[in-house]
Amino acid sequence: TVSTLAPGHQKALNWIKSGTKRLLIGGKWVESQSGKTFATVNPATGETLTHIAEAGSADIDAAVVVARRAFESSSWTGISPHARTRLLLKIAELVDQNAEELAVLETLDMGAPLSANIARSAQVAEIFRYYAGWPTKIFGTTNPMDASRFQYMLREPVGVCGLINAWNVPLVMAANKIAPALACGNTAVLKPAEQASLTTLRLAELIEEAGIPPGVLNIVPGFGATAGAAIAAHPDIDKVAFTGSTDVGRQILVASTGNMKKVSLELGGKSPNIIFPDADIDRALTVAVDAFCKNSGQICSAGTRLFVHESLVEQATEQVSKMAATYKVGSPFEADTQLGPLISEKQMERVLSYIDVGQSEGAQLVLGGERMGDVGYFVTPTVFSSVTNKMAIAQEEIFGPVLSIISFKDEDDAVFKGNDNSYGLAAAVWTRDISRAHRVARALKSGRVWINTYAEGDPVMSFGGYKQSGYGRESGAESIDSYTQTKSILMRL
Ligand code: TXE
Repeated sequence: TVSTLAPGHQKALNWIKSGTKRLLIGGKWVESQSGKTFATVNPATGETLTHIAEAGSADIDAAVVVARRAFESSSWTGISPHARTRLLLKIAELVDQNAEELAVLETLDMGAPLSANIARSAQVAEIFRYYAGWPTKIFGTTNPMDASRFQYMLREPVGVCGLINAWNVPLVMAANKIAPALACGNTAVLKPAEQASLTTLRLAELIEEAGIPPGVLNIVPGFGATAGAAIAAHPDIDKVAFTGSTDVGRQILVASTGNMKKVSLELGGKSPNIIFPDADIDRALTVAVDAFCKNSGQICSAGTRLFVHESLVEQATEQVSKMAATYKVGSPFEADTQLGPLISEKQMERVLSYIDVGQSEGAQLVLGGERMGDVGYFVTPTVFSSVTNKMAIAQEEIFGPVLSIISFKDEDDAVFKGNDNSYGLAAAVWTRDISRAHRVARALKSGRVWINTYAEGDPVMSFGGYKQSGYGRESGAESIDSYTQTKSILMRL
């Protein structure tokens, strides 16, 4: 019953019940100009959680006007870097204080297990703390010249940033864009994904509470084809940072040409997880299960292609299937649940249709492949063996808990097959041969490579894709480059 809920859980429910969520524009929570709202659904039950004001292009215009004004006002751009550091630290503190509420909201809205979202709330606070260190360390240079001239370079914010996010880890994604944008002195207009906007809205309330000047951060929930496209094409937005599908990434790049926006894109993946016979096989296979099941497979860097040496195929297939079969699919609020629902009915249909495609292509379905129950959008862990690189299930991002096991003959074959894909976001290699580990890590065409582990990260590490997985990098020092631009100044003495 409601009375036995933890305080953070109760706060989340109260917040949801407190009424239709609004847009944040210029420091005020407002209705959309059209008056339209849309429903956000709990994917574990299919029930509507609440309604959210739906931004259209007029709201994007209004948000850009105030973001531009804030960018040009000395109350933001003129403040000391120390003040930006204090603001980011204050946000981190408020995230920590409201961690449980944020995690519950995230679980209700996008379905991942509560335990995972509690860890992510902590991660979000760490992201703000990491970027809090940056404002005082964004250096320019002075450059050597002859005695009659003096030249220096300033590193300045880009301006008004349009931030467009996906739904699979909404709060972490919001932090990964908001924190560097603010650390560098930009202003922002952020559109969360229509499937899961709640934690971004709640985070924005906390950022307001931390004392951000009006107009510096604006939140405009809405749909891709309308609000998203209006951001991508807006003539007064200087940069777009996007996380989502490669197809939409391509459209954003095209739209950016109108005013030559800077663009950074975090797109899909089909990451190879390569196990050599000399690895710690039990550990490698145990981690391999997590690598494709975590977040119900809705992670751009999920390990969805498991490459095993031909001598290991039988053992790997058996062990992985056995372990994955024990993964508990169910209510994300139960402590032992490992897979919650997929984000939506549409996503579930997409995943199930890929499972049909895999079978019709001749791959062998050795585990799962089914929807669980008829309430909510649950799909059980699914393992295919006898997969070849020609099959769609080995080439295309499914974004569900579906693994393809593919055999290789030797190191060259493993690298070739691992790279034989249009994506290049992440990869892993498992071996005890230290030379091979580094050789393969270098040979893999991907933005991140793990050796004898999977899915570990840290805000200091840059993240982004080779090939069609992206454009630019998020996180780490490289994100500071991506939210700043340089100006060279020359003076005749
Ligand atoms: O993504 P979209 P969807 C992949 C994954 C998934 C598939 C479809 O394979 O199955 O994409 O997911 C906004 N202009 N990834 O349909 O459409 C949209 O409103 C501007 C991988 O949800 O790319 C949302 O905010 N914006 C990915 C965001 O783009 C537009 C995470 C992402 O939605 C737009 C998510 C437009 N024309 C999906 N159209 C990853 N990198 O992890 C949509 N949007």
